[in-house]
Amino acid sequence: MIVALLALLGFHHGTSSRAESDQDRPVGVKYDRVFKTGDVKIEPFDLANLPPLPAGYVALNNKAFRITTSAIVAGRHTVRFAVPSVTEEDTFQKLRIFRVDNDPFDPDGYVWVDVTLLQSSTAPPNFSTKTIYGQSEGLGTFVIAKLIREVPPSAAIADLVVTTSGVADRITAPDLISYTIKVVNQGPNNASDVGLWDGVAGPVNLVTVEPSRGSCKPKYSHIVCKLGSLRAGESITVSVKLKPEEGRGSFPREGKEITHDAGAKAVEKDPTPQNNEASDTVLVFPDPNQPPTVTLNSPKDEALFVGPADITLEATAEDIDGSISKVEFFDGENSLGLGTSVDGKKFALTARRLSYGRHNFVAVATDNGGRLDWSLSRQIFVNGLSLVSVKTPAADALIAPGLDVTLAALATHPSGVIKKLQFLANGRLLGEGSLSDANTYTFNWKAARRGDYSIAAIALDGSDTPTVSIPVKFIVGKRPEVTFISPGDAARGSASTNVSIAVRAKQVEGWIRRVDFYADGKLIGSASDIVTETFRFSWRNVPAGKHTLKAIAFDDLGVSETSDSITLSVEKAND
Ligand SMILES: [Ca+2]
Ligand SMILES: [Ca+2]
Repeated sequence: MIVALLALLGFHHGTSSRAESDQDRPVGVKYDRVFKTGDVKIEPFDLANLPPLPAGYVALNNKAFRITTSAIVAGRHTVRFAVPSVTEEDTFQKLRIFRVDNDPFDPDGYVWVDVTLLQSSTAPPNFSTKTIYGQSEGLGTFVIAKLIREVPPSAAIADLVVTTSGVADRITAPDLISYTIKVVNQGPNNASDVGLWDGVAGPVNLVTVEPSRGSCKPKYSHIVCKLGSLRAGESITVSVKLKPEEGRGSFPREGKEITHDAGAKAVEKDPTPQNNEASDTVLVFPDPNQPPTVTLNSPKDEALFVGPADITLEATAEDIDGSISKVEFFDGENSLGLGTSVDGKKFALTARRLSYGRHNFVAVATDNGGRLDWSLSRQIFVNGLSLVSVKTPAADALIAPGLDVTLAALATHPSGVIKKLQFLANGRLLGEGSLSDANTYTFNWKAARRGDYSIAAIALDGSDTPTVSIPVKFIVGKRPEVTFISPGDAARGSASTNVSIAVRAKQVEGWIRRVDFYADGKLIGSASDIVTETFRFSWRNVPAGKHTLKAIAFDDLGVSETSDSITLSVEKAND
């Protein structure tokens, strides 16, 4: 009955490994917004892995709970907790729900946050049903906390004051931006758990952050510090060095403003929060040293190798106002090493015995002033010894959208074993082929959608070594339509005048990129106007004679259609 009622109220019940219904535990979740329904899972979680609870509290029954869901949800969710074991109303009213949250001053740390819905809320604690609610952004790890010792709210006052010093108003990249943040406790009481944040607005990399005590860490575009306690009259300094990053470009000649904004807080009440923040702005002028440029010449993109392969990477690097100090080659995140050069311009490296499968190469050049450039990445594939090829569809085929497309590939291996064959569409797995004929694998691609595709087949041999085929490119789409509006067929005109040509061209599912106009087989002009379906061209000083006109329309996928031809008779002007 209660279960049914709660379901009506929108609560989703968790599955739990424990069967007893009289336990103190979370029993359901009411989501704020649901995008996709799913199951709630409530599991016990080891308190030993969590920070200590706030002073005066213990976890009821010494338990914590982890709540997860397979639903896709957002917003502030309400979690319902049953506490049947709590029989005294006074104890019940002092129960709190705490949830683990990220420590705002330590990206690797956690803190407990009180998420209890109290009397004034929409779901207050209810002693008669022994129910208490917590509300939080997202789910996570919770405890039902019981107060065992009253801790009077602190009356202590600590006036923190934050100042910054040492920063230059203007610098030139790549010089560092350096400054010192000072936090003073002006008392009258000691400040505890002093936290400091420093937010930086602008393209920089953190070089160093050194607090005179405590610890600091980078967090997104912030630095956050836990500085511990600060006695009245004491101060802590934090020295920061930032490197302005221009990337491959340059800051504007008038300079780029980079700002940081530091602030501090403690547990104690601060009578003057307005002096707890300080900021600086630095104008950073562009590095006079221009960045280098680098191009990865080989291997070619999408090149296939038969492994185990030694592959030579070659890049061209140049620096217009200096020299190249090094070119480093990467395979994904991993450095393959530095290239060698005889002329200081072409750099080469041979990567030995590269593993089977896909590799992603990038070359990074550094000039004599420390500036960088990185090449476009090149994807290559080291194949095993299988022979794999896509048989259908044919290259450059045009297939109508919405139809099922049969993909077929041929795969063999000297050992005779092909374990598996998969089809990839534009590099993404489409599905597994089934053996339909000797060495032939097919896959029925259901209702292929309009687009241009590159289909490859990838075979795994008996030792799971992959071999990928040369891709076959084709288009799923329809031809556009193109018809003449003017001139009409068999029209007549006078020489040395201009003839206005207009066609109607359309692609129902896409758009027309361009229409080319031909007279007597020669291109006389083009039009691209994506606003309307009418494409116009003025043929100037038309020569006398009988002309044949046609138009070819190209859609967004590059599929073309040629109009019917029309004739235009142009007579010599009577002068
Ligand atoms: Ca203050
Ligand atoms: Ca340079």
